Amino acid sequence: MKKGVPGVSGYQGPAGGWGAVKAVTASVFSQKAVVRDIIAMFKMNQVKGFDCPGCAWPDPGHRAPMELCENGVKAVSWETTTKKASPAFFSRHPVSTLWQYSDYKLENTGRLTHPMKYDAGTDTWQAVEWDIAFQEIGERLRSYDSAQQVEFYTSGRTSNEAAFLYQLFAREYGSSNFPDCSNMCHGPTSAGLTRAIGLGKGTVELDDFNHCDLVICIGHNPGTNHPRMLTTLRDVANRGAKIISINPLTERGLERFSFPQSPKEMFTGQATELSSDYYQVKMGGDASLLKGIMKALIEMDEARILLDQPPTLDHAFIDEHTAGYSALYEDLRQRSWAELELDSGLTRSQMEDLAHNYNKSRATIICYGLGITQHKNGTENVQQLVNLLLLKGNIGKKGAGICPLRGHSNVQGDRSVGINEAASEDFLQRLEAHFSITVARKHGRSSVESIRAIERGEAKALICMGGNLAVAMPEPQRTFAAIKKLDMQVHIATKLNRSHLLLAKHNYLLPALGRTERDIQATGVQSVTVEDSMSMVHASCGGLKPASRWLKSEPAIVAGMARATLLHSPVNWEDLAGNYALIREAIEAVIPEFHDYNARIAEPGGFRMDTPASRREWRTANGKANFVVSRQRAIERENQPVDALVLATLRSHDQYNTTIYGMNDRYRGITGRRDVVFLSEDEATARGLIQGDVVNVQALDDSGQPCVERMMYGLTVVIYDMAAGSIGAYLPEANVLLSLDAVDTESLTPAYKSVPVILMKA
Ligand SMILES: Nc1nc2c(c(=O)[nH]1)N[C@H]1C(S)=C(S)[C@@H](COP(=O)(O)OP(=O)(O)OC[C@H]3O[C@@H](n4cnc5c(=O)[nH]c(N)nc54)[C@H](O)[C@@H]3O)O[C@H]1N2
Ligand SMILES: Nc1nc2c(c(=O)[nH]1)N[C@H]1C(S)=C(S)[C@@H](COP(=O)(O)OP(=O)(O)OC[C@H]3O[C@@H](n4cnc5c(=O)[nH]c(N)nc54)[C@H](O)[C@@H]3O)O[C@H]1N2
Ligand SMILES: [Mo]
Repeated sequence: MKKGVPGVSGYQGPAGGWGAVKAVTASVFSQKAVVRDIIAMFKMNQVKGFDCPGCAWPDPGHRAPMELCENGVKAVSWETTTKKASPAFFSRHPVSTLWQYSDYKLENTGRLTHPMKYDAGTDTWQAVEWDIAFQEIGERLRSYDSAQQVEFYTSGRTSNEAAFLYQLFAREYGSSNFPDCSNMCHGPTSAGLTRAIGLGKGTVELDDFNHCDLVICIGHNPGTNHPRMLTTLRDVANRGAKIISINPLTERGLERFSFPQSPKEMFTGQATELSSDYYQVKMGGDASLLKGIMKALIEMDEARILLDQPPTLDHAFIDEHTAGYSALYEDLRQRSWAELELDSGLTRSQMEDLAHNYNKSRATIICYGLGITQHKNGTENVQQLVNLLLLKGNIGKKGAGICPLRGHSNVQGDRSVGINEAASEDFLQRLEAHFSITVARKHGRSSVESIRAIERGEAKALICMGGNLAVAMPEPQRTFAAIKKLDMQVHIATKLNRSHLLLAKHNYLLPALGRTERDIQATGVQSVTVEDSMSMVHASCGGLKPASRWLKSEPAIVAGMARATLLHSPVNWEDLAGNYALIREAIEAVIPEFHDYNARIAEPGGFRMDTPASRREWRTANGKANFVVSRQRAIERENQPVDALVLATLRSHDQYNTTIYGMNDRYRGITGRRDVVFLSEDEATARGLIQGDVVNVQALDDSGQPCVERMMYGLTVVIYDMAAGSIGAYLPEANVLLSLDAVDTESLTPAYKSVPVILMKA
C-alpha cells in the first residue's frame, strides 16, 4: 500500500463520539450561523419545534432534552446560514461563470433572497416582482397544447400542506405527471410492499425496537444517513438483542457507536458494539443471499419435522395469512448452492449461519435502504425481505416487521397526500367532488419517464418544488441535454444548484422559506405537518426570522401560480394559503385516513397513519400476504467480462444527496477530497493496483460492451474493507457512469447501486 496518499487515512474511532461534536461545531461556524443555530437546534424535533430536515427517522416518544445529531445540525446550519445569493450577486455572476462552480460552491453562495428570472441578453438571473413572475408563468402554462406537456416534480422536504396544494394545482390544470424524489429511492418499497402486504410503507413503530430479538440491517448506512437511529440500535444492543448487518462495505455506523449525549461514553472513550455479525455481500447480490437464507431455513424445517422437532417455519401463520408459499418453495429447491454463492459472494455456511440466527429470534425487524432498492431487481429485492419475514410470521407482531429507511424528511408524507402519477380513482373522485373540479385520469409520468419525455420533446415545461432533479438523475450526458430543450423551467428553492443553471427558453427561480423559518400568513403564524418513516404525522413550526423578507412559503407560491394560471378556478386559493388548517381540512375531506387532522396534530407527537398490515390485515387483491418469487438479477454476470466490477454510487458523510456540505467522509477515512474509488485489496492486487494509483472507470452495457460515453477519469484508488467484485464512487459525480435505461423493471427506480464497470490505469 502506497503511504501518504493525500486525504486518505482510514478511521479507527466509533461513529458519533468527539468526531461528531467537532463536526457540529465546524459546520455551525462555517455557515456563520452560530446564535440562530443554537436556538434552532434546541427546537429541532421537540414537541413545539420544527421537524429536522435531515432524515425521516422518527422522534422518540420520551424526548431527550436535545434530540439532534451531527448531520441534522449540518442540514440546519446549511439552511440557516447568513450567506446570501442576492440579486447583486447574480448580476456580477453570469450563468456561464456559475456553471464553473463546484456543486459545493454553488449552494455555499447562500440563501436565495428574491424571485429571479433569467435574462439571456446578459446571461444573468435578475430580480423580478412576484406578481409578474406568477403572471408570466401562468400565461406560459396556458399557452401549451396540452396540460400533459407539463411535469410537476417534488423533492421530499415539502410539507403535506404544500404538497397537497401543489398536486391540486397540477391536477386542476390537467396534468398527471408527478415525477418525485421517491422515484429515485424507495419506489421499489411502494411497489414491492403494496403487492406483498397491501401497504406501501413500513409496518414497525419505534417501540418495536424495544421488543425485538434481532435487527437485520441490510443495504443502509445509518451512521451517515439516519444518525438518530444509532441511539435506537445502541439501546437494542445494550439490552442484549442481536444486530446483524449485510453490506458490501464495512460502515462504521453499523459497527460501533459512542453516544455524544452520554457524558460517560464521551469521557471514558467507551463505545457500544452494534452489529455482532457482518456479512459483506457482493453489490447486487442480495436476492441470491436472501434466497440462500430461505433455502437453508426450509431445509432446516424439513429436517426438524422428520426428527419430530419443532419446525423452523411458522406454518400456522403461512396457512392462515399467506399465498404463494409453494411457488417459493419450488423455486428455492431448484436454486443450487453454487449459483447462490457465486451471485452473493457469501458461502453456503455463512447463509446457513444467518438462517440459524434468524431462526433463534422470536421477533425480527428487517431495516433496509438504497442498497436493496436501487437495482434493476429492486422491487423483487424488497419482496425477498418480506418473504423471509413471512416464513416465520414476523409481520404484524410486537417487535417484528419491515422497516424501510425512507429518505427525505417528508418523502412519505408527500406520497400520502397525493403526489402520485397513478393516483387511485377513489382519491381523484373525492378531489373532484370536494373542489368542484375535473381532473385527468391518464396514468402520468414518474421521474425517469419525465426526463425521457423531455428528451423526446413531448414535455414543454418542468416545475420543481425543491430538489436538484437533473443532477440527481442518472446520465447527465442525456439528462442535461434534455432539460435544455424545455420551453419553461420553474424552480422553487432555498439555495442555488446546478439544475437551476441548465437553461430552458424561459426560466424562473422562486425563493422559498425553509423549515426552520417563521411562516406568517393572513391568519397568523402557520405550522405544517410531515410524516416520518414510521407513518407518524406531526406538526413542524419554524421559529427563525426568514433569510429575506421577499421569501414566500411553498403553499403561498403554489397558490400564486395557481391563481395566475387557473383564471376561473372554483378553489379558494387565497383562503387556503392564508390558513394551513383549511388545507388540512381539505386533505381530511379527500383522504379519510386523515380524519380529525387538526385535532390529532395538536396532540404531543401527533398521530400514526393507519398501517393495516401491522395488524395482519392484508389490503392486497387476494386479501393475503403474498410470497413473491424473484426471477431477476441485478446483473447478468455471465454476460460481463471476468474483470468487470459492480459499482455502487455512495453518499459521503458530508453530503445530503446533491448538497455537498464539505469534502470529508470521516467514517471512511477520507479528508478533503471526493475524487476516489473504493476497492478491496484483493481486487486491487488482481489488477496490479495499489492505494493511491489513479484510474479511469468505464461503464459496460448489459452485454458487457464498454460504453464510450460513460467514462470517469482520474480517480484515486482507496483500499477499503469491502466485498469482492464491488466498487464504490460518490454521487453525483459518478452519475456519468449510469444509464437512464437501467432501471428497476417495476418502479423505474434507477439502478444507482449496480453498474457493471471496468477499471483502467490512468
Ligand atoms: N446525511 C445524509 N442523510 C441522508 C441523505 C444524505 O445524502 N445525507 N439522504 C437521504 C435520502 S434522500 C435517502 S433515500 C436516505 C439514503 O440512505 P441509505 O439507504 O443509507 O443510502 P446510501 O448511503 O445510498 O446507501 C446505503 C448503503 O448501501 C450499501 N450498498 C450498496 N450497494 C449495496 C448492495 O448491493 N447490497 C447491499 N446490501 N448494500 C449495498 C452501501 O455500502 C451503503 O452503506 O438517506 C437520507 N438521509
Ligand atoms: N448516483 C446516485 N444518484 C442519486 C442517488 C444515489 O443513491 N445515487 N440517490 C437518489 C435519491 S435517494 C434522491 S432522494 C435524489 C434526491 O433528489 P432531490 O431531492 O431532487 O435533490 P436534493 O439534493 O435533495 O435537493 C437539494 C436542493 O433542494 C433545495 N431545497 C432544500 N431545502 C428546501 C426547501 O425547504 N424547500 C425547497 N423548495 N427547496 C429546498 C435546495 O435548493 C437544494 O439545492 O437523488 C437521487 N440521486
Ligand atoms: Mo432519497
